[in-house]
Amino acid sequence: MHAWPASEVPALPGQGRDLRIHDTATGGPVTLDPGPVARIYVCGITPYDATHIGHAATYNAFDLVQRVWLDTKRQVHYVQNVTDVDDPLLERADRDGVDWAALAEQETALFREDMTALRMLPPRHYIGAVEAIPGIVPLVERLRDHGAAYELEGDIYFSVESDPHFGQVSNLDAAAMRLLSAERGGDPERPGKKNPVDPMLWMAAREGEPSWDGGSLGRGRPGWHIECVAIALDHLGMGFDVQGGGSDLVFPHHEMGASHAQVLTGEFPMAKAYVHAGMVALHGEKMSKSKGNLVFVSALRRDGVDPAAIRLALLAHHYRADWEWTDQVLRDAEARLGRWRAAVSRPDGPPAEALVEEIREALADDLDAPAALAAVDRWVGLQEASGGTDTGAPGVVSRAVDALLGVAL
Ligand code: 5CA
Ligand code: ZN
Repeated sequence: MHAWPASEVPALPGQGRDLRIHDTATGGPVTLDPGPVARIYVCGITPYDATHIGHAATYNAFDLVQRVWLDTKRQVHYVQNVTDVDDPLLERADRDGVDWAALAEQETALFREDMTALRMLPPRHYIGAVEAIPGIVPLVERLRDHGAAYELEGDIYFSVESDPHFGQVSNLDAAAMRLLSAERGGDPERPGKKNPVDPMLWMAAREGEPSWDGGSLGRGRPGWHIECVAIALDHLGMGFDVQGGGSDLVFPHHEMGASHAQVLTGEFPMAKAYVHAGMVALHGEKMSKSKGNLVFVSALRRDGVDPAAIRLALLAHHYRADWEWTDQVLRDAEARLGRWRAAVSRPDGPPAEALVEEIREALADDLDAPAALAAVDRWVGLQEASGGTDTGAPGVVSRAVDALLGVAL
């Protein structure tokens, strides 16, 4: 699949900083030292509805990761998937009487537009689950041939017991895993499974559902976790730097994905850091397509909201926090954007070198975007109060805010 166009990332004076980030698996910070090429996999959308603010907040977090790395003059190999065949997508297409593939294509196109408007840097590889199927089949066959997978009435399941490291991403106990498995696409109640949370690797073709040739697996379609693993291993290999997504993906998705990859390769760990963004809520409940309590990025744009203001609204919250979207959040962001734009359009200001360092330091410290915004606010406040004489400063601020925060002033 094609991704979306990249906005330009201005080069900044001075030196970028290495990223220290919270790792779900170890429950603490890790300082990443990726070498010249940093590798990140971020789980993409299931395209049955438009991009909402929760999605945008999660992609904003990983866009910051990419920007911090680019600032250290590294290359970034960023891979993102599109879950373009899955139960909720098929159910929505069915409900609305539309073709599932057309629905996926249409919503993916809208996602690209939203990402472009928000100045999210595109992944280098943007891969649909459907196009990954030829690579998934041999992986499932290998797992089965190694005794890590078993068949149940034609469906093929992964045996979590085959990975000695299973459980080390989420660190949950069996009861919690079972509960989340039921909530998030698993089938812990199905009789005949070795472990109730064993996830499906390959689902035998169902009447009226799309299916593909699975070689020795028979016709069917892949399970969710193996899709992301196949794409990640194909484009990044093992031991990549960051596996990213929202916190609702910790279990089962990222736990199972890590186990699949670890059993397939015999290596550990799949990723050096498992990074999870908090959940954005609306009216007190997690924004989710299934509940329908959504604020769409495209709807805000249609209403004339500046995408830079949406981006500032996201950045005003720490990526790990759960937070609530309100009209006030947007109004505050619009006011801040107005002040910042007025400040950088003046011919001079207070020196900005220290500000650039403050933004770098804030982001390198577990992507502390609110601290970065506060630093810019202070520079803007100084300029409003007493002006300044540095004619280069407004340009430096504008470039730093663009390069590091993705906000065009
Ligand atoms: N296609 C799978 C991942 S392979 C999926 O989870 N798709 S999704 O469309 O449901 O979500 C896309 C991304 O947005 C995921 O990282 C998910 O964790 C994140 N996300 C979903 N809802 C919210 C929310 N309310 N707040 C923050 N992030 C969210
Ligand atoms: Zn995924």
